[in-house]
Amino acid sequence: MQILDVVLTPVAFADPPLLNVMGVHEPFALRSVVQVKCEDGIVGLGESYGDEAFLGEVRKVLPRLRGHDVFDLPGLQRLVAEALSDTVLTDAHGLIGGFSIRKTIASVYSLFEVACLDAQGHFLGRPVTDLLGGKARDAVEFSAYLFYKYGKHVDGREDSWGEITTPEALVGSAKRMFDEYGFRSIKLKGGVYEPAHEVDGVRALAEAFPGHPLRIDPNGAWTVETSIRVAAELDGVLEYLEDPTPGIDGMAQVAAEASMPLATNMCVVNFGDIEPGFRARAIGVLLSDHHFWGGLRATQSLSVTCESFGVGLSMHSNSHLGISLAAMVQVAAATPHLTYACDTHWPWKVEDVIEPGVLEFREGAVAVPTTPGLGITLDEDALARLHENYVRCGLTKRDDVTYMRNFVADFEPNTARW
Ligand code: GKR
Ligand code: MG
Repeated sequence: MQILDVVLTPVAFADPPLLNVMGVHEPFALRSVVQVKCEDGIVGLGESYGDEAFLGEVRKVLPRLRGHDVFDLPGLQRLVAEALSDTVLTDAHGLIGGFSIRKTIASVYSLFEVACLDAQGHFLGRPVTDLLGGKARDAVEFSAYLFYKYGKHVDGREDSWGEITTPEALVGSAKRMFDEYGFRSIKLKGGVYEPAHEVDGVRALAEAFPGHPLRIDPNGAWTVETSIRVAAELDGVLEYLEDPTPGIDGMAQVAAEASMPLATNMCVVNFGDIEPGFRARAIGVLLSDHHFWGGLRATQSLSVTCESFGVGLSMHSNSHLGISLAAMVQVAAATPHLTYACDTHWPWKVEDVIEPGVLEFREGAVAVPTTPGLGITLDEDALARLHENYVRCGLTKRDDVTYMRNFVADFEPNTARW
């Protein structure tokens, strides 16, 4: 089935002022939506990053796609690699690890791979899970992803979550997420305050939600010594400790002392990192992410690799919309080794580009759609609205650092700062 046309639409959606080690989320998060239009009126959907540098790489591939067979994924891989032979993207916001030409190609390929799999599914009348080998589970579990946050944006815009800076407010936000989505696990984005304050936050959550798996992720904000100390303080409390310190070597030193497994989406971020990362025993859990690991099938290969080396598999997220969530659900369902509750930023957004109703959360899990392809329908009006947001907001890249300086004038991002 040939590709006739591909439409790339940058979009922006309202995002609350969520805090992390690099600063604070801007008023809008950027994404790209791709529609791969094929013969017989079939359209495949994909979603990924929306910053200008990424869009520039995607645009280099577009003219080459016309006439390509959506079932020829190795050919798609070659075509993307040829179009991007000499570019290395950097993620600018510094929160998903180092970039390389290999990672750039994997990221761009992934956007089109998902859209081609969606189109294949519509053509065959089968869900994407069936194209990935079949369902290992009927529903995919996610964790409540908590953030410290400011109460309002610089322009005064508020959101329904209010300010979250204390252990009490954290527990309150977790209660709301549990009530509304039924989550059973909790992840806290740390690296914002002194470790002692964040340890108090984790302890308050452990007390309020006994028996629920808990994680904290300071995105490498701590030194090796601090990480070892915090790991000891949270002994018996955490399911895993995510990226306490930067780099494979630092993580390996912490892992040697910590009682809980370490996890990462920052130091093992493409297939080239696996040998050094696993050899150093730096991690016990890897956070997959099809957006930068090279798509849904590469995520499954990654899973087999992790299983072979006794490393667990979880899933990373960035602010995203429904097409990405659908892809995350399909691949997680078809990947038996992905046994941890996945991350999602879903509760923090209030608008989307897909028709509502399919990706509902029940008991913290999303039922795997059984309809063809990704199982979702694009809402053309919503897409136009979110594109309008993109044009009006004027943002072209994610820059949590500069935006943070509106709140803290002398703010400097600093991993391993504590
Ligand atoms: O949304 O601020 C954020 C997160 O910090 C995100 O950018 C990270 O990539 O969630 C991610 C993580 O697990 O590191
Ligand atoms: Mg992380």
